[in-house]
Amino acid sequence: MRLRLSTSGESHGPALCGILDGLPHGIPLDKALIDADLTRRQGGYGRGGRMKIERDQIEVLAGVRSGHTIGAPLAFVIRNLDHDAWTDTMSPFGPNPAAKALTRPRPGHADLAGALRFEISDARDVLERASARSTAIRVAAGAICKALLRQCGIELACHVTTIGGVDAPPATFASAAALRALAETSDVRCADDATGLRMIEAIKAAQKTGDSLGGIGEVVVWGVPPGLGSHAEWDARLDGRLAQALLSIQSVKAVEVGLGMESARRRGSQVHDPIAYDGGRYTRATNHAGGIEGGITNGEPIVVRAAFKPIPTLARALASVDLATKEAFSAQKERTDSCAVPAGAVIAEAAVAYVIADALLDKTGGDSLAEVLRNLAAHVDAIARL
Ligand code: EPS
Repeated sequence: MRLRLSTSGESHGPALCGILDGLPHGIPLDKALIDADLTRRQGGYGRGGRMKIERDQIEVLAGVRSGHTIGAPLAFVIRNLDHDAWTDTMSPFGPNPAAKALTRPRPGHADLAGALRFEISDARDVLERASARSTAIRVAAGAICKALLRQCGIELACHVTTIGGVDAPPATFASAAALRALAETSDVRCADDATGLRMIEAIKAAQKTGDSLGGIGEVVVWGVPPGLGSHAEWDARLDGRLAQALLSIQSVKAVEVGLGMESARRRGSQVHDPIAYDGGRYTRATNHAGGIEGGITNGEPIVVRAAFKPIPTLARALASVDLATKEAFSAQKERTDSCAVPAGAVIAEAAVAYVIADALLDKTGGDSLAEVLRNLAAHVDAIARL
């Protein structure tokens, strides 16, 4: 637990900000790759008008020189282009904070719970910070962590397995490149073309009735060495750390590792992955554990899924109560996405990258990339000699 990401920023404020501390010196960073992940997060069928306004790009302010980390905290921002239309009410010292008061909380959003927490009847301060817009910073941080993981031979990819009850057929993929080739060419990030088209039809049908759709994103990590994470204490278990990182993404209501919920329905003999020894390494014919046993990586690919609820802002708004008058109203309508699951998968990938990079550094230590790589090679070598 050596990495620390602090984030700041409101959806319609001037910018989103991040500070990422704990990375070793000497990691090569490519701004184009970070921006490419930010663009991936902005896309996907079902996004609303806001994404036509924003052009997310990272602006690194500290911790990087000539394209490599300098072993100091990284500071970065992503500008909110939409802020120009909100200066009156969202500038730090703007003249009219009440101009966009939100007094009709949307069921499913943080509006009501946050207003009660702060004891206020205009939820604007809450929803601005609660907004999933802030996930852009987590994606940027994840892209930076991926640059470290790439140096260590660890690759991630993600895809969408379900939208609105339309399920992709179960599938495993040989490599990150193989999964990316299928999923990244789909408008809904689905690895199965025919299912992807049905998902788009489902989103269109929901849009027609002013509704929104949720779904499931899966992240797979290849090349993870055995021995990351720990069985020894509850907060060091890698599956627990992944669950926290994923459940903290806006809209996520459930997380699965490997077989997940299904493992509760089966007998032990149908759940656990028999161990074999082949070609100088331990192998498994199945990976129901999702690459983690006892909170520790076992060398198989890590497989985790996050379930996203439908977006709470509905064009056909649900019943709500005005916080100022206590009268029943339809919840406030705002411009909205109808489905953000394809973006959600990208955010989940970034969240997983952060946790794996953190667990890797816990294992290897090291102040520089060279030292991390040396210690990682020694660990892998020690396992091979067992
Ligand atoms: C969001 C509401 C919408 C989304 C936003 C999350 O923004 P707006 O209120 O400006 O239309 O587009 O997501 C993003 C801006 C983003 O970058 O993902 C919400 O209320 O959570």
